[in-house]
Amino acid sequence: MTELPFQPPNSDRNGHDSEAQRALDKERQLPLTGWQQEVDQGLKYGLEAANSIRDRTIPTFSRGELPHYAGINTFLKAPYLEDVRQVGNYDVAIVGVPHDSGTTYRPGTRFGPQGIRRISALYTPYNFELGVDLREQITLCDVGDIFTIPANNEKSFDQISKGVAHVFGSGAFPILLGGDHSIGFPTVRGICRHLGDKKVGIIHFDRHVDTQETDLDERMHTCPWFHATNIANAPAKNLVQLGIGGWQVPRQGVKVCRERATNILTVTDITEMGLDAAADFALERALDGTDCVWISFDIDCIDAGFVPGTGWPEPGGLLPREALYLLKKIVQNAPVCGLEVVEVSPPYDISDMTALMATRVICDTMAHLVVSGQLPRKEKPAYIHPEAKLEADAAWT
Ligand SMILES: [Mn+2]
Repeated sequence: MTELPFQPPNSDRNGHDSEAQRALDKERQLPLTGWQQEVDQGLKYGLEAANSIRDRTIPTFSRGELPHYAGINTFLKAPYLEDVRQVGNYDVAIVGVPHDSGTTYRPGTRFGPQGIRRISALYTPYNFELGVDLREQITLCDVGDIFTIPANNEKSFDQISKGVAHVFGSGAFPILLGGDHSIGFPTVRGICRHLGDKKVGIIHFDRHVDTQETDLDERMHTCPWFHATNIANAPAKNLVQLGIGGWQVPRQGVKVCRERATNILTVTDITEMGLDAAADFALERALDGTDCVWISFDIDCIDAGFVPGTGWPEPGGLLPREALYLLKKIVQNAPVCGLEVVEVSPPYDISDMTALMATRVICDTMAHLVVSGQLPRKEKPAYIHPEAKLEADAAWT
């Protein structure tokens, strides 16, 4: 019988720690302070449990993470912030944008924010490989939803821009739960109001270019980047579009991409050049002369087999692990100023898998911001101008 040389668990043949071993070590470094506070508050507000319950951290009324199927559906069970004037007291603010009047085929993304919140209850605040525990490392709130106007894109856009500008200007990191992709224009317009003379690059994950001026005679979800890149703070040369391709790309939009020289990588481009090179390309173009990066993640950038609950599913997209790897490389290496995840349509979803994918994108982004030292913020980033620039869009009041 051959004697195998001794190898410690979770190391490779050369004795280097595996990712799993590093994850085991990282967990040891994490505090349990936030968890203990949650338990204490649960017992204070939710009463001590019945006598037969041996685990005395359990209250009578569910008031924290557990059980996962219980509780009120904010995102990741974060506190609901009723008074939005207090939003600057938090590191991250979740903002729902239940708007689907910009949809050109299958609607339902008005239910996206609630669908994402509901399945987010499945998640713990801890990620194994990254060694991040959001409950211990950042403060998160859910400010609820923007009051959108269902029959009117333009009025909804004004509401979205005003709400996003408020959150962004407060210093809280904004994370938007869409909503269809028409919200991409008013969100960027909202942050530009607080950029002063600073500039933002947009990294756009999508199967579709979303660059035409109008569609069906209105500014629909096929149009956000035409209008966003008309704003001086958001140059088209810093728009990076990842995963574009297939049979749903309108030729009017392609013409605009050519004219404005946006930066497009198809799925084949990404897989042939490799994920690291693709992320480097995105970072280089988005950060060329800009001060921060806005991430606009259309869930349909992922292959339709993984995300059936969306308006325009298109086979041949990114694999989830490819999209998540690109996201990791980008978020950890750019000054990210906000994130929107759009086009989750729960009425078309199966077993919440599309909404879960959106939850994953959001939680991963927060963790990468922690790993890269961007969160928690010690002070407001320099790209947030103390005064709102009202002339950013005169019509928006
Ligand atoms: Mn799309």
